Amino acid sequence: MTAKMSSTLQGAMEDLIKVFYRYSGNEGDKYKLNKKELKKMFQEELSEFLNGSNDPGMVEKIMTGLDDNKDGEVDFQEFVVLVAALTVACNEFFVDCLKENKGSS
Ligand SMILES: [Ca+2]
Ligand SMILES: [Ca+2]
Repeated sequence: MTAKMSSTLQGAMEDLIKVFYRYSGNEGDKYKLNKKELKKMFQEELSEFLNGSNDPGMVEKIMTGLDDNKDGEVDFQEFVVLVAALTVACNEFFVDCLKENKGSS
C-alpha cells in the first residue's frame, strides 16, 4: 500500500480497524468477535486492563454489556463503544496523573 503520510489520529483509527479484524477473522463471522475472540483480544491487547481486575468473569460481563443488538457477538460498532469507554477511563487516569505531578512540583 502506497499510503500517504497519515495523521496520528487517522493512524490510530486505522490501527483500531486492523486490530479488530485481526481478531474477528479467526473463527465464525469474519466481521464479528465472538466471546473467544474477544477474550483473546483482551489478553493480547489489553492485558494490563485485565490484570487490573481479579474478576474471571469480566470478559463475559464486558461482552454482555457491549452486545447491543443481542446477537451474542461484538461487531465493529459495538467494539468502538468499548474503545471509547476505555479511552475515557484512560484519560481520567492521565488527567489525575497530570494533576498529581503538578501538585508535587
Ligand atoms: Ca469472528
Ligand atoms: Ca452484537
